[in-house]
Amino acid sequence: MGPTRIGCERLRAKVMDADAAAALIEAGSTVGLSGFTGSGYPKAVPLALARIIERRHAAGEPFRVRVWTGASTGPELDGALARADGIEFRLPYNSDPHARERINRGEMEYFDMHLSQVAPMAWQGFLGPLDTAVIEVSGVLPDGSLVPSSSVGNNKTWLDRARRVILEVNSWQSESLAGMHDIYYGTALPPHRVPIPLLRADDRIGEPYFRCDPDKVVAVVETHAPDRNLPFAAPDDTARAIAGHLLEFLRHEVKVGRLPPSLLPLQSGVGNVANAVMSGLLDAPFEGMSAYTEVIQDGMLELLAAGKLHVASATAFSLSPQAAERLNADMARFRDKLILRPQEISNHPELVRRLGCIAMNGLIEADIYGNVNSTHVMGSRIQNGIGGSGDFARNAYVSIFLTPSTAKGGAISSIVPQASHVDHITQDVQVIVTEQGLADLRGLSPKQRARCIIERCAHPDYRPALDDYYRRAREHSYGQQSPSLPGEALSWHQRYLDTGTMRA
Ligand code: 0RQ
Repeated sequence: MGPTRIGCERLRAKVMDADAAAALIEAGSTVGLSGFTGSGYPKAVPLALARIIERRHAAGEPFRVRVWTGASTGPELDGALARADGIEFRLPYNSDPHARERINRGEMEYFDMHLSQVAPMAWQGFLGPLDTAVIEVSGVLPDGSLVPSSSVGNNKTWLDRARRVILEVNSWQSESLAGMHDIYYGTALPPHRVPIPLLRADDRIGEPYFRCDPDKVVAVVETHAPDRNLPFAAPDDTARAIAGHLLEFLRHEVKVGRLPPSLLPLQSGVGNVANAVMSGLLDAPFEGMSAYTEVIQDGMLELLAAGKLHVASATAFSLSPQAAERLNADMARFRDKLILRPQEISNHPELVRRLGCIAMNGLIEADIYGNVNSTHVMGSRIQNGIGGSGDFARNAYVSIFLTPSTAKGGAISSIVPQASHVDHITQDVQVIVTEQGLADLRGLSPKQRARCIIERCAHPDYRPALDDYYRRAREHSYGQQSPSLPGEALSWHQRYLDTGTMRA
């Protein structure tokens, strides 16, 4: 570890410890940090900042910052800062439990936004100035350019926009990451926007390194700390059943000529169900597949290793510790097949539409008309955020949502009369899959959708109640395009409250 990773003398002269670097961050300022699903986030400076904040709070002084990231990060960043009550405002996607509690208690402002829009909106300027960027990199080259880490996220934009930059150079990250990234510098705001010259998932259109003005760098901190990524649970019967229905659908679409035998570029959300689908694809008859997605998780590495997938393009790794070790040990085999890009490119709506991605995302609840709630339990309590699901769902060639038919041990149905919050409107939801079956909603009217979703996706324990609701809605609804009884529909959620499973 150490100076060998910092090839630029001017930046070597700025090496200091994390406490000294964190002391440069001012109360009330905006900090843009690297990090995307537990990969490539700074691991020392945010912890040091949290210690400073705690000391200042103990002395009765207010100290909070505005936090911008790529997506979720790790306990050393969101967890530490939220525990210290150091975050006044945060964007975008969060999955940290401490930050979630603060948001749901109303103690922290959270701007949940489409991940593709973060960088363009930062450039538009209404979010305010960015004071400090804190970016993990895996190396610094002699000319001061930066070798990105295990995620790219919004780092290019933070480095460009920030008044000053703090770098963490993490020698735990594999040196073989160098060359894997594709940093596209051609984006601009209208009226100067031009087409992005990416035609296939494996196209490289940018540069392998970040540009960075060494004069803006005020501190360089050396670290040797692992990314935080949790192991995946082995797929259970529910996940396997969901994957089975989906694979049967894809086989059918190939058979009838609506999808090519190599499918179209896959986008897969995070979590165990998505991982089970990837594992299922190992034994499926599709060859030469590609992925144009947001995160690369274990299942995708297996598909690459088996030669079923020829490229995986994303903005971050989201690997279990075992898979990360395997990747590091076997980098030579994988490196030409993996591309990490800025999230404004990995999730770009126009590229998703043009490539024709097959989008597969999770949900909290779907209603009988196919409106999907991905974010708010009971319509008000944030779980994580919309993440990249909207970027992909609206623009996909086929937009698929996957979920167990019940949550909380069967206490609540994931299929409800009316979603208590809507992230994805019915037009953006083409297929819903539960362990019960698959509802292909393409080309169906709302009433046809309702019948299909209740019959194919709802758990048998909840089907009679949904049937009963739908029958009465047909009788008493104000209109008959999407029959509903709004007051009653939302009280459906009372069932969840009554079970006592909702946390305070
Ligand atoms: O809570 O852990 O407290 O029990 O929601 O649910 O079943 O573990 O499923 O991890 O796939 O998450 C939509 C949240 C699903 C996720 C969501 C509770 C459930 C549990 C998690 P507990 P599961 P998953 C690209 C795509 C938006 C972002 C996205 C998500 C917790 O998929 O954040 O798609 N999506 N990004 O108990 C009450 C219900 C519930 C419920 C689930 N109906 N009622 N609670 N839960 N359904 C990737 C990125 O953007 C990074």
